[in-house]
Amino acid sequence: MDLTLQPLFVDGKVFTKDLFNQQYKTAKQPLVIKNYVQQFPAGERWNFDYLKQKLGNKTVGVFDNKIKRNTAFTEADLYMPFSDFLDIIQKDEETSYRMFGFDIFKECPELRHDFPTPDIMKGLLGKLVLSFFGGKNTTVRFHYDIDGSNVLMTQVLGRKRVILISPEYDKLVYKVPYTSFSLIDLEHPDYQKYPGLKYVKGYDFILEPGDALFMPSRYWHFNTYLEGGMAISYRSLSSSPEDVLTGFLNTTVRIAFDKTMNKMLSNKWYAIKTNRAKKQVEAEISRLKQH
Ligand SMILES: O=C(O)CCC(=O)C(=O)O
Repeated sequence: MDLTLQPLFVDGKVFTKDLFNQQYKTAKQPLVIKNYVQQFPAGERWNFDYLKQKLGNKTVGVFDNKIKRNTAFTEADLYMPFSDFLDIIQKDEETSYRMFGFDIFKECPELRHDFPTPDIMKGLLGKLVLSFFGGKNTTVRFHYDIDGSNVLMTQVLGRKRVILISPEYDKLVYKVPYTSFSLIDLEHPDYQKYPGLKYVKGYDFILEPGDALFMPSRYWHFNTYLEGGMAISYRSLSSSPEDVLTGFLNTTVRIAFDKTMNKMLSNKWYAIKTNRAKKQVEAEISRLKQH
């Protein structure tokens, strides 16, 4: 894998909606807006103690990365008070715990005032805001966002390494059929087993607290929390009708079909999908070799 690409970086202080629409939105290029969160009260106020004050008593669903999963994330692995979870991820120690797609503004509506929907993400999906938390060295499996929308991932606390791959490499990243995740563990990529990866080019960079990453629809990503941290993701409808349709099919018929097949066939179904994922890449490699 060649991970030497770099996204565009722009300073949050000079960044405006007009600039975004004119120069970046149509380009469908990943963009990092530096010092973005600092423009909102959240940039000043939010830290683990503040979040504990606001939400500490709530019981939250936690995912444990140690548990291997062949399906979409639906049911949490364990439940605990939010303040206990934050105590764990706040420590400068490795943990496998993370929280995923937590609707923080539904749980605590007053927090929305600290971080209103940014201008560039206003629209149909503007109110759909999810938060993500992870402890040191937790990783987020290699996937694209299932709903096919554009995402502004605002890194509020902690540093995060992001590997981003354009959807133009869809046929080389061992996409598991009927899902939006890949077979590959990008922490330990195995080029012998997955030779398609040799043809893939991507971006590899670090988000600092306060940075926002604009991820155009269907970009593959693999995140690593370099320290305990949190991010808030805002979404907007993709300008590509194909991605909107993919997102719709993913979140309706595909996920339902996959769930049913998992129930019926369990590991056998995963083996069928794994085989298909590998076959697709083999076909793509032969096509590339002929050109
Ligand atoms: O960094 C995380 O914990 C997950 C964020 C993510 O993958 C997303 O917003 O799509």
